[in-house]
Amino acid sequence: MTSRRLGWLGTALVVAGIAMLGASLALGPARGASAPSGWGAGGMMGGSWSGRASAPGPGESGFVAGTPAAPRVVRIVATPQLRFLPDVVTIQAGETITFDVTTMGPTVHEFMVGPAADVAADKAGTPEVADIGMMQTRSVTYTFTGSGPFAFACHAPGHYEAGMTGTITIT
Ligand SMILES: [Cu+2]
Repeated sequence: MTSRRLGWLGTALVVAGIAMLGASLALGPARGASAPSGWGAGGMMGGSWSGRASAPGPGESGFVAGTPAAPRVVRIVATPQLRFLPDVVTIQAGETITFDVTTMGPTVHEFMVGPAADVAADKAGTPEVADIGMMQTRSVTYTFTGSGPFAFACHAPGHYEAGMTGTITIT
């Protein structure tokens, strides 16, 4: 198979994956970590996805609270529609989470996480990864100390204004 055909196959898999993820988010009552887990597995099979899947979240079988020594992995997909999938992440109070953020499509994204007011204000010093290009994954680790509220957002020009935000739910 030529590299050009592989490229087309990869594109098709990405499109199919986004469609599948969108369908599962729309249909499934459990919007949490279960959707990205399935998506991660499918992408790896297609060879266009080399990242880690999300670890089980609170209330899910196999859940282990993230700590500074062993953060829990939450995979986030940033889409060309200027959305994060999932856009709600449930944590246990005090957890340390490593967000693996992958951009699908040609639009470059950023990912900032922390206190909701700081994220909304794009406050300097708030934990962030930037310049996440197509099919790239960048990671940021954050410990959710206190009761929040916490949030995440993309501050690439115009994206926050378009609604590219997410919320942290604390159990
Ligand atoms: Cu963005």
